[in-house]
Amino acid sequence: MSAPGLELSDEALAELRAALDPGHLLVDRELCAGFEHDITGRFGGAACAVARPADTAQVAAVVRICAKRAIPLVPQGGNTGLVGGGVPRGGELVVWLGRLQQLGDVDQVAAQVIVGAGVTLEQLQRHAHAAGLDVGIDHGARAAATICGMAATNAGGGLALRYGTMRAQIAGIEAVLADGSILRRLSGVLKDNAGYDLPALLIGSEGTLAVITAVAVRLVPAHRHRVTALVGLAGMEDALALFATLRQRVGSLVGTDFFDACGLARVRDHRGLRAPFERAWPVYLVIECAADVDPTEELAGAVEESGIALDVAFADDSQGRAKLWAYRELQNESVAAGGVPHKLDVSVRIPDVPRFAAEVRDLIAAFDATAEVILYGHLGDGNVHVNVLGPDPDDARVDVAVLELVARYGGSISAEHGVGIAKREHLHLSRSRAEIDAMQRLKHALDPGDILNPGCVLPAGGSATRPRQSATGG
Ligand code: S2G
Ligand code: ZN
Repeated sequence: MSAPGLELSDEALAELRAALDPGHLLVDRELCAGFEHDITGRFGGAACAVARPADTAQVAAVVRICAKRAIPLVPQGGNTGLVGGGVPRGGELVVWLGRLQQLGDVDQVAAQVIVGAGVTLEQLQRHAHAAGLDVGIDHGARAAATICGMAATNAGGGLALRYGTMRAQIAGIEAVLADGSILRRLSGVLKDNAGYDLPALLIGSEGTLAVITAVAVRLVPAHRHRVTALVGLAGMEDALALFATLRQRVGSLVGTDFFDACGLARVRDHRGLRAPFERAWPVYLVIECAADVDPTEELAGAVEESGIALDVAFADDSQGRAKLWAYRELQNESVAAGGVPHKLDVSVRIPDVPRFAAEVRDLIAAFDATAEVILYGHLGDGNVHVNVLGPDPDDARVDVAVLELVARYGGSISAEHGVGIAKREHLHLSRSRAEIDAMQRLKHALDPGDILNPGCVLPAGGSATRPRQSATGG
């Protein structure tokens, strides 16, 4: 039984069923439920149905039907998104891409591999390691996050300092456009200026311009030595000073993530972890280095030279490194265990991070003295994940206050998680009117029927939003 008021017409259901493998159009409420809410619990709604295409051709057939019948659709991969862009708002067809499991042979010479939409980051990492290479992006949600979902949001993670965001890892793309036509640029040719760079436009478009069905991923050398250091520090100013030293002195630097005492306490509570050091420190920096010559000396020397480390632990074996990273990578899950958080993934200029971090704490305290503020993120990218527990999840005033502060710093209201639904009405804080108008015109040109993830990324009322026809799909 599909959701009341969201029924697709019998003809639409029949057409969709004919386009998919048997049993891969879900309408039963229980079966759809698993695709309808995000991991923070803040976003979601009833889908009119869930389509589970097996390959690009079936994705194209489903999109063609949606275009013909004005059925809005939400592409979904691992559903690890945090801004509400990968779950229905109410009435959309979820197009789940998890069955597109293509994992091509690694091209050792080009150091590239073609990956289907449903392949997870962890699967790709294993595949690359087996070929003696590595993936230039990593983050805590690797077991569930899919490569094409990461392409759609231009994901970042902890290695962006060395390798860039998802955009820099992609050498080609295959995607289904709003009319069901297939854009295929998977040759992996690196220098290709023949016309507009449509793949670049689709990366980070959050499913609003096309449904990405495969990408050609550029792989990176798998260095023989990886070393991780966890450093206890007196505050963010010291973390920044240490980062500056590392940046100058440590050529093998791959990433520098930070977290605070609140976040560490939550992770320890949530997972029963022992403290990393005897004493608790206000701020912690996780430093990742990778090289073919053991970088431990270089790293230890720089930490020593900085003269600001209050405690430090090193690890060069995968188990020891995972233990140190766990304090950082479990932040998201541990905060979510404390309630429905206000999550603001923002970025400011690197030198501004300490002042911004102090100001955002004061701002939130003035708004709600009982609120708990947990800050963590990627210092080397100026990327701060502001998490607030306490204020009513539906009270957006704290979110707006933080995003307005980011705008005063000339930063971005979305560093790596995308705009989604959560921030669409705040886009003007980081983008000019001219830019937003240009985006609206692009959206209308590529998706005139506004069926691709409608309401995501762009503010309401632009030329792309049309009076909605019924979601019953005609
Ligand atoms: C991180 C994951 C999601 C979040 O931990 O780096 O990108 O905001 C985040 O907690
Ligand atoms: Zn992050």
